[in-house]
Amino acid sequence: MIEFGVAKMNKPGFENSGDSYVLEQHSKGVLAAVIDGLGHGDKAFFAAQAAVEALKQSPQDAPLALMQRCHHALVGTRGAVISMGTLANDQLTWLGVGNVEGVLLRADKSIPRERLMVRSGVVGYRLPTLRAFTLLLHWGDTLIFATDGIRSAFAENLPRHDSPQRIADTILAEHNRKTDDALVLVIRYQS
Ligand SMILES: [Mn+2]
Repeated sequence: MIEFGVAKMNKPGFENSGDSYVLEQHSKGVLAAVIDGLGHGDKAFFAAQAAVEALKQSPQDAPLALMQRCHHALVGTRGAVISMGTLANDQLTWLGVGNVEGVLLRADKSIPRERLMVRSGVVGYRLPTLRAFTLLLHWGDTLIFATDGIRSAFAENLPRHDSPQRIADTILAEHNRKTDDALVLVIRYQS
């Protein structure tokens, strides 16, 4: 089970956002993904939607397979950067192509936070060699994905025991660059 929150804001002056997310519960667990279509505006929006649809088709698949499926679905679009993770059986398996940041905050403060090692590339255009990483999850751990419209310092000094929605709102309020679309997805793993 999870609890989650999302906060987003379009690039000022634009009606459509190129930032999007997927959160799908399925028979094996939960798939979470954040997608940033290249650039902004309509073309970025269409690229991100192609990835959303590809992920929703079979969210129970492994992240490696899902990233490849997104790549095929995005050929001919602007392309996107994507980070995603599957939470299942007390494990997080995550991977990222491009600069959507991923952070795992531990419920236990004495355990350092984890940062997703993303590989550079563009889904739909140039896919790097993919590698997914698996971590053990504990109840109360908090997974955060944020697009590059959010400053990288977002994980510093977070009130980690706030609700996921409150954490998402705090990050957007304090770290939105306002020069791009911005989206943050926060997921708490719990019993
Ligand atoms: Mn962006």
